[in-house]
Amino acid sequence: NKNNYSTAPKYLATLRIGEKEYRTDEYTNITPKILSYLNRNLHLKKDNPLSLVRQRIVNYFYSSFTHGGNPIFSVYDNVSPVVSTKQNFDDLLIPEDHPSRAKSDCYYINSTTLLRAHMTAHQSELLRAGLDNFLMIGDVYRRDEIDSTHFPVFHQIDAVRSQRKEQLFENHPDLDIFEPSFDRTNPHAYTNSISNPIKQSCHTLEATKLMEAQLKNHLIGMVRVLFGEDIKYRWVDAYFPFTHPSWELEIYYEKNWMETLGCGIVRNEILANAGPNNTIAYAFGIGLERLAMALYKIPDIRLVWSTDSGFLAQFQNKNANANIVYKPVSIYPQCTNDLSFWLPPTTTIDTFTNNDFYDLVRDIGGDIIEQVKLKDKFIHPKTKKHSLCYSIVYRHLERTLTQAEVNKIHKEIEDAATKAFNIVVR
Ligand code: FA5
Ligand code: MG
Repeated sequence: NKNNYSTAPKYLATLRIGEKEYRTDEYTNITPKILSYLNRNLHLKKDNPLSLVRQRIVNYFYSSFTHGGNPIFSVYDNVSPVVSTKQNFDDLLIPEDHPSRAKSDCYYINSTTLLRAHMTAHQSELLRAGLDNFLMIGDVYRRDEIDSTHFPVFHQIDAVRSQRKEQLFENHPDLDIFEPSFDRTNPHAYTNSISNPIKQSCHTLEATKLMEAQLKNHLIGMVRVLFGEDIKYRWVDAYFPFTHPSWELEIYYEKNWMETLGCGIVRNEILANAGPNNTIAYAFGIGLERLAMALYKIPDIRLVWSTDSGFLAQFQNKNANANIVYKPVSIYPQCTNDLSFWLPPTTTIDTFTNNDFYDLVRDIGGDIIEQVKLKDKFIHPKTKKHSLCYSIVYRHLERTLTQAEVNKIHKEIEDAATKAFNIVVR
């Protein structure tokens, strides 16, 4: 069974992912467990903390950069994570022998296809498509341990912002992006050097310094919007094959410096290969999990994958800017019982007050009520009677509830609701 890819990958000729069939080879190391994370799209799920952080960051870049009132960034947040080694490495000038290509670090489908290890994998194709300002948001995959801050699947927001001379030096038409020795009409005739730690040899010092200042201001602005004006941060010099110079931004969180993003000035070779030959660009890649964990005090990275309603309810129906502090969910199991009832003839599904019902449930169930959610509304086609169904989630914080115990309390709620609201339990 080609779908059931479980024991000995190397003996299977092909591997099916979604609609597509991939040949396998000695590079294949993707596991069924990892495949199960594909298409979860946490960054797009309304009640997931990663999605709230994504919205805030996108809003920040939308509102900070406008042209004629419209955002200049376009957002790509639904691109398949299956990429080629060309996209993930070659297009980004990552050398053949670079450790980030190792089988031990990536999830390969075969020797030329892998699950993207960073969102930067889409940079060149979007430049090639003619885009100059864009955000790439999605799930990325790296072979790693599972602990409270590492997970083999995490999410990144990557960006490119490019400018022409007229945009960058709006008020200084005398200044240029490129050194006179660089002929932008024939960029491949020029050997762009990165031996100077300050700048790429093709760029002028003025252009590099102005881009660096803008890049750092924009990212610090974002961190301040997320964490407040007083957030402690520091810039650390970094190296990426695809940017020069490069930096990482660390924020001070729980008595430690935490790396949150990598960034830099895009290597001109990438722009010359894929994009317009008259721009300078900065790029960055932000880890969403780390920001969400710091922002909402989420103690374990695994929690963002939780489908537990006690976790998700804390982020549901929230304004992206809401101040949310995660309250640990009890480790004891949940117990969910539904309650459906007919409303009295005097009440309709629209006039029944949900909050009255919620209060009654909390009054009787007390602390073991974790959540009450409206599950279904129904109007009988013949009798025209109105009916509601609620799911009540029970969970004790200190011990496992027995089903008998829950049933007893659930019955008390039914009886009290029958009396209070004149309903008929179905
Ligand atoms: C990159 O992935 C670069 N592509 C970023 C970049 C883009 C640089 C464009 C320059 C220009 P790095 O491997 O450092 O860089 O990851 C970027 C961020 O992802 C990290 O700062 C961190 O916040 C997050 N991250 C990295 N590894 C993990 C992990 N295992 N778990 C959770 N978050 C991670
Ligand atoms: Mg890093």
